[in-house]
Amino acid sequence: MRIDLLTLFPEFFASPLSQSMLQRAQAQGAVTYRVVNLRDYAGDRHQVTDDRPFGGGPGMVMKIEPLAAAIRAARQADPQTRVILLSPSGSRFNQAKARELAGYPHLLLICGHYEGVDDRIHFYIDEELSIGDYILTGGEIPALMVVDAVTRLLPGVLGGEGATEEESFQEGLLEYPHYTRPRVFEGHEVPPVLLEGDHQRIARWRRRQALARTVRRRPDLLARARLSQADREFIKSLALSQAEDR
Ligand code: 9D3
Repeated sequence: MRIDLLTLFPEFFASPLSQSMLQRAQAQGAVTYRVVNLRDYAGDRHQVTDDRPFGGGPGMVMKIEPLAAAIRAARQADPQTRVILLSPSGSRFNQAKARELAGYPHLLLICGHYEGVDDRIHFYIDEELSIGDYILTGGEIPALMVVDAVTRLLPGVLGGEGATEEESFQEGLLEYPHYTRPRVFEGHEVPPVLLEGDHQRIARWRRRQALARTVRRRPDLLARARLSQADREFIKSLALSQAEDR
């Protein structure tokens, strides 16, 4: 896969893309990252990429011409390019979207800045993604999050860990808690069940921990989780014991 990043701050990506897993993925040939400076597509001498908003108001707006020129160049080089704008107004990026994007041969991730992008960008992009409901200074960190989430799903990355394993894992619940040595740290003990060697009891304990954590922290996940009858009964017993707590 190839991932192009279009940005006004190309230096932003130098270090993250040369670290750990992303670097290894690139060295293995699973992915090629290319950072493109939007300023290179600003035709005028002063290479202006933003301007004041029509209709007035605070801040600056990213101009359409450099964006359209950069997108056109990418599509001309490869008509199969999937063009994605990172923007606070996009639909929410999630694991299902990461899996979908991992199936494209070529992504172009566009990082916005200033108060926003001239809205006519919508005639040139395929989709618009947000990473969540908080305001950042630009689309660079969101683009890196997409890069990271997509790259780890590519065949051969991380020793063959793929999307299939991913999907079945814990069936949409939060993970159970993990522990390693020492058995006691500053008075905090590892749960004894993990030291007793009864693998059936351990599996049941872990499942119940995952269920209890999900109920308390991310109840929104339960609607889509794959739950057995035993799981449902355990959750019901949790609800009852929580009611008794009050
Ligand atoms: C004043 C209105 N703002 C929208 C809420 C304008 C605005 C703020 C911040 C426009 C762009 C930005 C920079 N953020 C992104 O480009 C961005 C983003 C984000 O801020 N939150 C979550 N996901 C994303 S993806 C790109």
